[in-house]
Amino acid sequence: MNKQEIAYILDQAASTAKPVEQMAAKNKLSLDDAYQIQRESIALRVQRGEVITGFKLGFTSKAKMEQMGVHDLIWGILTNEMELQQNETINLNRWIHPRVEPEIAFRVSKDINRQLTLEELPQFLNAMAPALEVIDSRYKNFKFSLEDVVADNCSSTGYVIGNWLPLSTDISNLKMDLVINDEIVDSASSAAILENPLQSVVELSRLASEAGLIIKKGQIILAGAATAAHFLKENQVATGQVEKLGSVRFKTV
Ligand code: OOG
Repeated sequence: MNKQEIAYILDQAASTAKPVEQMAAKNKLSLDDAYQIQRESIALRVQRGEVITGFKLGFTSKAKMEQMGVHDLIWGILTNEMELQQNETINLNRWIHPRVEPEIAFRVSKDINRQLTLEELPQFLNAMAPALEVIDSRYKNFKFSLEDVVADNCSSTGYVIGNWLPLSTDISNLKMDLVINDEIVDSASSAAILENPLQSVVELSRLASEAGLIIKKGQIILAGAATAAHFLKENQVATGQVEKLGSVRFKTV
């Protein structure tokens, strides 16, 4: 199979909510090939009228790497079709086997076209917020290699952003909880995300500029999950809460 065919199969798997077999090993895909497939699959979405809204980092915490057995930071692209509203009720039929994870989001205030340092970030970001990300691997049993998950746009599926706040709070050690209904099902410190979630933006600025992509003003960046991800079931309320930043939730049916 060529890269375009693989991108098409993954795009169809996402839009029809039908899982597919892993393809990287069989087709001897390199990591570069996988990112090219990711780009092709985003191009298919853009051709349908979707708009790129930002970027996400994955495997920025040990909990996530250990859960998925993959040991390298990855990045993917978000579109408006993935955007969920706060308190929205979502029908799980649209996905295959979705999981949810608590995150922190940043909003870009000025185009980023080179690698930034931590110290420079306040010139390029103007807000942060608690967030929840929904990931839904297009592969059977949510099992994949690093190349497979990258080709699948890092399982990107949905995200909901809480209220935006100024960048004035130190976020290097805040408690982050994933709450399902009224029960805290997982917690971690934000330090689990590369020792400081802002470091995810530094990493993304490096990766995007190496790939020749500009992170645009107004786009958002999801720093990656602090905890493992948890499967969603019907009739749940999923809440992400971050100490000092507040909480964000959605419901499922
Ligand atoms: C890949 C996405 C990982 C994160 O925050 O680490 C991710 C997956 O686990 O399916 O979004």
